[in-house]
Amino acid sequence: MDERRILRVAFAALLVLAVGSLVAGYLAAPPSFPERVAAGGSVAPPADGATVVATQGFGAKGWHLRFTGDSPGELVAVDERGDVLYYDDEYDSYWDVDPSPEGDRTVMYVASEHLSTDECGAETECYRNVVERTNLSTGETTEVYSRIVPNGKTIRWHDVDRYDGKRLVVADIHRDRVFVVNTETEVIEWEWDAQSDYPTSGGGPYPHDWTHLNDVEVLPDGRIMVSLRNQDQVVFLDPETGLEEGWTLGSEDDYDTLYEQHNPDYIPPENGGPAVLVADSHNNRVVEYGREDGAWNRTWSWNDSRLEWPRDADRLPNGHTLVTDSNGGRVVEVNEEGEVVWTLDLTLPYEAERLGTGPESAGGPSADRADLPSTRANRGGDDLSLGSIVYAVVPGEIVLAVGFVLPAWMGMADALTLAFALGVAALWLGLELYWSPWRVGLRRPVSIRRDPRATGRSDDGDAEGESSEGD
Ligand SMILES: [Ca+2]
Ligand SMILES: [Ca+2]
Ligand SMILES: [Ca+2]
Ligand SMILES: [Ca+2]
Repeated sequence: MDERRILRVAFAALLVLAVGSLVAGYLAAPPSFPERVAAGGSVAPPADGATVVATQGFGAKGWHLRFTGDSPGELVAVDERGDVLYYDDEYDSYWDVDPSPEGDRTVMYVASEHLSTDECGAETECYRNVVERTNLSTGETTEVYSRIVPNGKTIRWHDVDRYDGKRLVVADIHRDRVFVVNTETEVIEWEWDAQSDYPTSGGGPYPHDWTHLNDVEVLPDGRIMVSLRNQDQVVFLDPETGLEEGWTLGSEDDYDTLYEQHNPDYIPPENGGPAVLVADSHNNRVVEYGREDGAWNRTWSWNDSRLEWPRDADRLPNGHTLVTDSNGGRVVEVNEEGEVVWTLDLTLPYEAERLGTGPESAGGPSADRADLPSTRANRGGDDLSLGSIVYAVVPGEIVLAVGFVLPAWMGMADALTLAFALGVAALWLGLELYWSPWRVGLRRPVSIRRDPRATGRSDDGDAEGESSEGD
C-alpha cells in the first residue's frame, strides 16, 4: 500500500511540474502578429524596402482560432522599418503572393477558404480558391479569378502566377496539372497534366495527394517551370512540345538533391544562370543548383540552427536572400556571408516578397555570379539543441504533423513536456485501473464487476459470470 502512495505522490508531483512548465511557457510566449510588431523589436535593422508575407493558418476557418486565439491565415505587409502597412485575415490560408505591375504597392495573391455545405449547395463541404489583387496602401481589392473545389486532402492552390495582362498560370495541386486561363473569357487555353509524363505509382498517394504540385513559374524564354513536391523534382515544360526531360532537377527519393521542395526560382543566364534557387523544405535548407554542360550542380546552400521547413527563398538584386522559414516562424534576410541581417517573426509563413525587387528572384544574381559561400549549421553536431535531438530521433513527417496540431505558442520543449505529462497520466491511470477492485471484463459483451478477492466477499448484485477473469 505504501508503494502505491509513494507512486501516487510521485505521479502528482511530476504532473504539477509539467503543467507548471506549460503554463510558464504559455505566459512567456511572445504576442502574436501584428501586436508583436506593434510592440516593437522584432524587425531590425531597417530593410531596403517593404516586405509582404502570406501565412498559411491551420485548416478550416476558426479551428485554429478556437484553440489558440491566433488568426487562421494572414496577408501581412511591413514597411522598411517594420511598421505594419497592411493586414488582412479574411481567408483561411494565404499562399503565393507576388508584386503586381499595376502599382508599386499592389500585389496579387492566391488564398483559400472553407465553405459550409449550405454555401456549397451540396451535401459535402467545399473550398474556394481565389486569386485577388490588392493595393496595400489603399486596401482596394479586386477579385481576378476563383474556383470552387470539392473538400479533400490536397485541393488548395499554392501558386498562381501572372502569364500576361489577362492570363494566369495556375499550379493546380487539386488535379495534378498546370493550366493557363484567360481571365476575361474564363477559357483554359493550355494545360499540362502530370499524368501524361509520370506514373501514378510514384509520388504520394494517387489521386488524393499524388504530385502535390505546389509551384509554377513562367521563364523569360517562354518555358514553364513546375515543382512536383512529392516526386522531389523540378521540371521544365516547353509550351509546344511538353516535358524537357534533360532539364529535370532532382529525382524521386534522391533526397541528397531535393526533399519535398517548395518554390523553385529560375535565375536566367543574364543574371549568372541558368540556376534554380529552391527551398529544400524537408532537408531544412535552401539550395541553389547551377546548370553546366547539361547537368545540375549544387552551387550554394544555406541554413542556420533555427531553420525548419523553409518554403520560399528569393535572391534579391543586392545578392542577399529572403528566406521564409515556415516552422521556424520567421522571414529572414540573409546577406552574402550567410548572416541573418533582418528578421520578421510570424506564425507559419508560406512565402514572402520584398517589394521593389521584382517577383521572386527576378532581379537577383546567381550564387556563382555573386560569389556566395555556402554555410551550414549542423543541427546534430556542435549545436546540440533540443530540436536537433528530436529531428535525429523522430521522422521529419511526424514532427511536422505534430507541429500542425499544436498551438502556435508551443515550442519544442513545451511539446516534449506535454508528451511527457500525457505519458505520466496514462501510466498513472493504467496503474489505478490495475489496482482498482473494479475490473473491466470484455465478455458478453462488456461487463463491470467487483473482484471478489479485493474485499474477500462476493457481491452478487454486481457479479456477473461465474469465474474471475484473472489478472
Ligand atoms: Ca511569390
Ligand atoms: Ca510562382
Ligand atoms: Ca522564391
Ligand atoms: Ca517569394
